[in-house]
Formats: sequence, structure tokens, C-alpha cells
Amino acid sequence: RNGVELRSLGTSPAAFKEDLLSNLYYRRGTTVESASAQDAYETLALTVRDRLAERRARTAAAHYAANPRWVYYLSAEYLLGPQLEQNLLYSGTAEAARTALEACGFAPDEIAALDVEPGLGNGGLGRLAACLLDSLATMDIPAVGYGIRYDLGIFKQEFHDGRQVERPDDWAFQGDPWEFPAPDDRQVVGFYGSTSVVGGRTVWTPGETVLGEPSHLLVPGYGTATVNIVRLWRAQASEASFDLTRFAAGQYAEAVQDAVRAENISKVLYPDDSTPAGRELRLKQQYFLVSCSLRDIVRRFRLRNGDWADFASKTAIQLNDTHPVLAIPELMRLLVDEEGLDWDHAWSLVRRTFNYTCHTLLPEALETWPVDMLGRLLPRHLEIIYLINAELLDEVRARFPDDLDRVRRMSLIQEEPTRQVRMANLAVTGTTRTNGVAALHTQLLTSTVLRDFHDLWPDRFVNVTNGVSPRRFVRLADPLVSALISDGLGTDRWLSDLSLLSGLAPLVADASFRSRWRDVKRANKAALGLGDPAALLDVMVKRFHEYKRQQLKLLHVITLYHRILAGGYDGVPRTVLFGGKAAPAYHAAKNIIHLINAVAARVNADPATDGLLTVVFPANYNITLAERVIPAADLSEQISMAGKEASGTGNMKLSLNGALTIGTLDGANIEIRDRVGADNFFLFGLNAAEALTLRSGDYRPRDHYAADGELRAALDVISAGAFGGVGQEVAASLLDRDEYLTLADYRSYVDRQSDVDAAWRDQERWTTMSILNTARTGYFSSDRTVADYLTHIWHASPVRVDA
Ligand code: 26M
Repeated sequence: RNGVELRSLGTSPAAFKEDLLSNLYYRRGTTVESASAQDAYETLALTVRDRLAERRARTAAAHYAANPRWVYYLSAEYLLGPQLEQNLLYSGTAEAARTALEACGFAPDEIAALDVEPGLGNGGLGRLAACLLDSLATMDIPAVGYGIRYDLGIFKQEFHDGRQVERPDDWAFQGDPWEFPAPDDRQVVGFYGSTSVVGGRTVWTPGETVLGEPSHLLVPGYGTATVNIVRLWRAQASEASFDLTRFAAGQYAEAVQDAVRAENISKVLYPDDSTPAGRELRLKQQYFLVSCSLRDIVRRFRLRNGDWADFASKTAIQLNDTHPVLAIPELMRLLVDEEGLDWDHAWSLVRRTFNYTCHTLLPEALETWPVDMLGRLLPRHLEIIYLINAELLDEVRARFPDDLDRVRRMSLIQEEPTRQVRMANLAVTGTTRTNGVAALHTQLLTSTVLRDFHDLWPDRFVNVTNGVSPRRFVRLADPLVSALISDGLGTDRWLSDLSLLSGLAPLVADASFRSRWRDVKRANKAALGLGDPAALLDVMVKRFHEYKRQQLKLLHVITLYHRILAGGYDGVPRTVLFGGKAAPAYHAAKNIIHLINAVAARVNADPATDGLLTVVFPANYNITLAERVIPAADLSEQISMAGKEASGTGNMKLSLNGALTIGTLDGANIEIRDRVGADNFFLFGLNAAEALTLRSGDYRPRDHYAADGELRAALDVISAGAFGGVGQEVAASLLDRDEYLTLADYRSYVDRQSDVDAAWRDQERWTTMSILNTARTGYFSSDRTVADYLTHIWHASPVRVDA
């Protein structure tokens, strides 16, 4: 089935318009006269999609012919962002589309506003997955992302009286024009049941089966003909699960209960971030993703290969955190039970196929599953985990005789207080490489949470510092600065080789370039429409978590407010912008949101702050909003307690867009500071070692309260209820526990903010620092991240697709 010729779809305005109309008539079934905005949007999407689908067909043919080593990314989350603007850019049809729409009497901007982002992720981990897919395609690597097609994505955040209220995100309510269903590739997934041994082989007989139906989205590369895919699985009840007898008897709810239960598996994205929720449905989701994806990977391997011995050399599977780690026992089961390979051969293939990325340092975020639950849901997988554990512990005992405590710590099974399977231990044991996501993170991983494993297998650990897509977060988010960069460099090649940004550094000496840079920032702030564009825009956008310390930023805001009320304020005008969601069950984080909104209401209503301080908190921070906020930011808040933030990626996006960072020596902040230079970064606070020492001694937050008048004043108004009852809880938590050393870092932070003011007052100096941030952060492209994965972990090569 080779050599089929494709008609090339035109990208001229005339060709685009012809296809737009044809799609409107024949695929949407309407006419220009009667088309709604939604009709126009869906038709536009199809017309753009067709141009990429053609490249996709050529990509698939080239990949098929090459039979390369594939990269498969397994992730429970993808935060892809809006698809329309991206696909217009990557297909080179943005201008043609605008012209064609206008010629048909449609309003392009009104229509573009109908594009809904698929919010299939929580935060950093999900967005990283999307950036890596973007870079894999851009670098012509044959790759597939596997995930779950949740019906309801990350909840929509509203504020009611300042409190976060969650609303369901029915993102595909109008249908998703970017998706290609592939019902012929559906899989059957088993749950529950029992195992037996038949003729020397173990057979698992599931008690329940669910169908997994895939659909895919196109993942185009920038400046290349490669179009990869992300394949998302949706749970579907098998036909047999509709109970016709009950239906006929009028028991309508009972008739569909099994079907509903099956389809619940892909109903909703868990909105937790950094704290695992121990629910059986979550475990079902994880196995559903793993089982469907591995069968698909095996099917694709068999299309081109005949010998299991070649599997690992043709397949690299990356496990995005522990969420898909059941893939390790699942592949063992497929190879040993279903394919009849001997255990050792299968284990060697499994270990050479998988690699694992760890995204956390919080011990409470390391996933474990109750042995009882896992054994009931997946009886054969638990047996396999026990067998893997027996071999692991033999190796530990051989290397460290008489070290019983080490054996206990490294076991895949935690015994006390309840028996749990430790997914991170399983991940390290069943893979070739384990990587952290920033230099400090990898160093802390190997010296703390995974230290025992590092002692046993030091060569398994590598660092791969995160990165972000310059297409998404510079070109699409900030077309103005992108044009200025291209003008300054005399090329737009920086979009696929971000190290070229270093060529901007000499332009800091060019007064007219500096002035254009300033104008662009100002225009982006005006377009955002929050606060005075002349004020310094001070931005803290990320999920709400105590370790990230939005509460520290809030204490600073209150301190500025008090200074203004005291008279003679000498700080620069600021707009402080917060954005982010809290997990619905995370009470302390929701309190902080509530308190920020209360403080904002008070500060903004007080005429004393006019022209000096504004606090804004737009609801529902997501990729769409990030693309408007990041290009407008002057100051980037990266103020987590040192040793807690694995990497951060918002820090990279903001710095790349010319925001200066105020931050701790945490995660990738350290690497950003190393590159932009200490003079162009506002450092404050304890480092990771100091924070650890302080935490493990008897830290007394009240000593800081007692010693610092401004801190005391800020905490006093909060506890006194000046911003509502919620303040009491927040203040008490800081004064009584302060788990994340907020009070210990307060003075250093507030003083450093005065240096920010001084730098801002000298606009020429600020602009120079801003340009240097962009010029020196090309390293943080996800293209470099993918290059590192290729060299150290995946060992896969590009396959070029003819343009
Ligand atoms: C767990 C249980 C149930 C439901 C959801 C979860 C869960 C979901 C997401 C747990 C953790 C999740 O994400 C963690 C995360 O986003 N980590 C971040 O990863 C980024 C990319 O590597 C880093 O830059 C951040 O520092 C890190 O916090």
C-alpha cells in the first residue's frame, strides 16, 4: 500500500477560500448565508486540519518505510493549549485564512475566540508533556504521545465572594474538530477476576472488561513536514453491558449502570496536583491508559517486525511520573503470559524499553497503592510485582549483606502502617534510566528520596533539565516581540534553534532597539487590559500550593499597602497579578486564594493606592490566559521554598519573554540565574541546604514575627480579621507551623523587592536586563530538552519527511 499520490492542498488565499466553502457545504452541510459563527469556526478548523492531515499521511509513510526506534510518551496529562492558532501557524495558512474568512463575510477574531483549549492536565507536568511532543515533531523524531481523553478536563475556576468555585469543563461540548476518531483500533481492557495456571502458563481471567476507543490529535512540527500524533483513549462500555431485560422491565437506571461505571473511567481528569488521591477510579484510569497504549504499541511493532528480541531496540517508552508505571508489570504479563517468553528475556526487554521521569521531591507526592486494592483490581499484576520485588531484594541483600533496614526501605512493598505498593521504587527498578527535571532536583533525588536506589545503581540516574516550546510561548504568545527578535537577528531561524537568541545581547547597546523592546512590553500590557500599562506588572502564575508560597507574595502586598497608608511611599507603581487554581480538596490553598481576593478588593477600593498599587486575580488561569499574561509580565515570581520545586517551567517562559525573576535558589531558577547572570536576577532567601537545616531543627516562626515590625503588622491585620475570617486560619498556619519557612524568608524577600523598584526606576537599565534575559535563556527550549533525552535516554534518530 505504498506510493499513493496525494493532491497537495493549496495555501494561497484563493485555494484556502475554495476549500473553506467546499467544507462549509459538504462537511458542515450549510451555506455562507445561514452559517453561524460556530459553523464558520468548525469549517475553518477542518480546512486548516486538512493541510496538516496531508503532511500526516506523508509522515506516516516515511516512518513506516524507515522502521525506526520509536519514542512513546505515556502521560496521564496533556495541556495542549488552543489548537487553532497553533495549526494556522504551523500550516502556514494564518494570512490566507484571515483573507478567506473576510472574503466570506466572517469576522476572523470572533471565530477564533470559539476555539476551546483541551484542558487535559493540571499544571507543569501536563504542559511539559505538550512541549516535548511539540519539540519531538519539530526535530523529526518518530513519536506518539499516549493519554486519556477525559470528557471533563481541569475544572473551570470561578470566584464567588472571593472563594474558588469549581465548574465542570465540558471542553468538547460542541464537538472537537481537531480530533480523528479511530474506532478500528479500539482495545479491550480487563479488570478484577482471578488467575490460574494452565499448562505451565499463568492466565488472568478478568471479571470485567471495558473498551478503550482511541482518537488522535495532530502534533505538527514547526518548519518541517513532520506531523506526529497524540493518541487519547476514551472508555466505552461493551455492548453486552446494556441490560435489555432490565430496560424492558422499566428499570432504566439499573439497565445502564454497568455502562455508566465503565465509561466513568475517562469521565474526569483528577484535579490533584502534587498530592496523590488514593481512589480506586484513579488506579483504574492509570491501568486503562497503560493497557490500551501497550497493546497499541505492540500492534504497531508487529506491523513492521517479527521478532520479540528486536522490541527494545525499536521501542523507547517514557513514563511521565509514576502515573503510567503499571506499564512495567503489564508488559511483563504480555510477554510472559501471552507471548510465552521466559521471564529473564522479558525482563531484559522491559528494562531496556522503559525510562522514568520523576517530577517531585515532596515525599507525600510519591504514589503508593494499597496492596489489597491493587490485588483485587489487577490480581496478575500484583503477582508480577511480587516476583520483581523478590529479585530486587535478592540483589539488595547481595550488595548490602545484613542491612535489613535498607531492604525494608527499598522493597516495592511498604509494610507499615498499611501494605502499599511503592510506584516510584517499581519505576526505578523496571527502567534503564530515571531522570530528574532540573540539576538541583536530580541531585536532591539521588541524595534523599531515591538515595538507596542511587547507592545500588548510580548509573541509572541522569538529569534532563526541563524546557518550553518557543513556538507556543514566544511566537504564538507574543507575536510582537517575535517580530522584533527576528528583526534584530535578521532571521526567524531562532524559532527552531533557540541558542540563536544570544545574538540579541549586543543589541542592548542600541538605544532604538531598547526603545522598541519597551514599546512592545507596554503594548502587551495594554492588550492584557489589567492595570495601568505604565506600572510594573508583577506576576505570580502557577498552581496554588503552600510550598510555592503565594502567601509570601501576599505578605509583600500587604506590606506595600501599609507603607502607602503610612505616607511618603517611595515604591514604584505596581500591578500585582495572581493566577492559578487550587485542588478542590486542598483547604489551605483555597484559603490563600480567598484571602488574596479579599486583600485585592480592599487595596483596589482604597483611593490611597491609586496610581501606586493594584492587585488583580483573573479567574481560571489556563494556557489561553498564560499566552496573554506571560508576554506582558515585567517581574516573574519564583519564590518556592528552596528544595521543593522540582524545576518549574513558568520561570523559563517568563524569563524567555523578557521578565526579570525574583526567586529562590530552587529548581531551574538556579540554572536560569547561572545563565542570565547574578546581576540580572533578584535572588533572595535560604538555599536548599539552609532550609533543610532550619526545618530539621526547632524552627520558631514566632521569633520572626516578634523581630520584624512590618511582618508583624501584616500578620496582625490578617489575624485580626481585616480581610475576613479566612485570614485567621492562614495567619495561624504561618505562625504556628510555617511548614515552608515563609516567615524566615520574608525580610530577605521584601528587601529584594526594593531592589526591584530601584532597577525599574532606571528604565534603560531595566530594558537592558530584560533583553539579556531573553538573549541568555535559549537553553530552556524544549528542543534542547528533547536533544538531551535523545542523547542520554532514548537513542532515537530523526526521520525526514519530504516537504
Ligand atoms: C495525583 C493523584 C491523583 C490525581 C492527580 C495527581 C497528580 C497530578 C499531577 C500529581 C501530580 C501532578 O503533577 C505534578 C507536577 O505538575 N509537577 C511539576 O512538574 C513540572 C514539570 O516537570 C515541574 O516543572 C514542577 O516543578 C513540578 O511541580
